[in-house]
Amino acid sequence: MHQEIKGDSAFRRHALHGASHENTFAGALSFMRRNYSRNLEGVDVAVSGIPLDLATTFRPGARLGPAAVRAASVQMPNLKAFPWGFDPFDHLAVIDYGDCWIDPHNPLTIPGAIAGHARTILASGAKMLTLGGDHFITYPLLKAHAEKYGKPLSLIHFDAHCDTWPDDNPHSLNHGTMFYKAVKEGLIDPATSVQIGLRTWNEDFMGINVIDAPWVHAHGQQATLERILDIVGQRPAYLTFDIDCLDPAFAPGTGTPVAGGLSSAQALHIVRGMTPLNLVGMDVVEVSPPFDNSEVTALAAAHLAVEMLCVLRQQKVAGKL
Ligand SMILES: [Mn+2]
Repeated sequence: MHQEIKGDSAFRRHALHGASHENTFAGALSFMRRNYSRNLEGVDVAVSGIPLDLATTFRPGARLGPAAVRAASVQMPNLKAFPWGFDPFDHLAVIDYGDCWIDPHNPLTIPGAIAGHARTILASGAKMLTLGGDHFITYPLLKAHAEKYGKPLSLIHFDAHCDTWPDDNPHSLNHGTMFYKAVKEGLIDPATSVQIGLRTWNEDFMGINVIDAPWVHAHGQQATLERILDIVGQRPAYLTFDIDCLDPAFAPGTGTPVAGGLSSAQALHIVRGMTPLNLVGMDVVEVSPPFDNSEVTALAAAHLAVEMLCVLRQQKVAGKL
């Protein structure tokens, strides 16, 4: 049985499991009111933020994303997860690990700082759920995950953009070229990787399977999910969700919005159906609060992140985590 702590679970909770009792409008903000901790013992999932936006090509602001997603998560811990009907934290041990330390004034140190942050968490056996930050963060995260789980990984990539535009500068901080580098370095296997929601042009997708946004709209969310499950199978897979996969109507607060995207309902359905997969890591990136309206983008990101935790909870109960 968990302790009945009323308020400020972010620093008063010491149990890894159990629900929180909070006034939604008050108290210290952590992701889903989980305890802030750097103690990884017994932890299934460490949620952390990576407050970077130096790699953006258009609008900045994603450095403020982790704080906004934490704030947007406040309503969800007070009820069982929908439509699951369980509290994911009854079985899944989750902490808020805080944010990765980066030095924005020494940009070339940042990829190493992110990879080191990830290696520390992964070495404990915990899985990572990372809140961005711009999408560049996924590149050092993939390196650390490939070291832990073996390369190449399969990539499940929700985005308006492919992020495989050519870039042979090993030091560039660019949120549009990470997966070009990841394929070239063998971090990800294009044949068993998939990009969902694309609606920007590129001459070369480097062999990655593409389910573009018009295909999702024409064939529906269930057919999209089934294609993803078929492409990825049981291979170790990293799930990355750029919030600009969603249409700007659902996610205006992002750096490079593109019309014609998925709805939050479509995206939640697809992520919810990922229980059969072997997910080794996951992130939600590119929330830019200065361009958000009524926190709608941060809310969508928080819901998607919780949905990922619910999938991991199912895997834990099934003995597959
Ligand atoms: Mn994008």
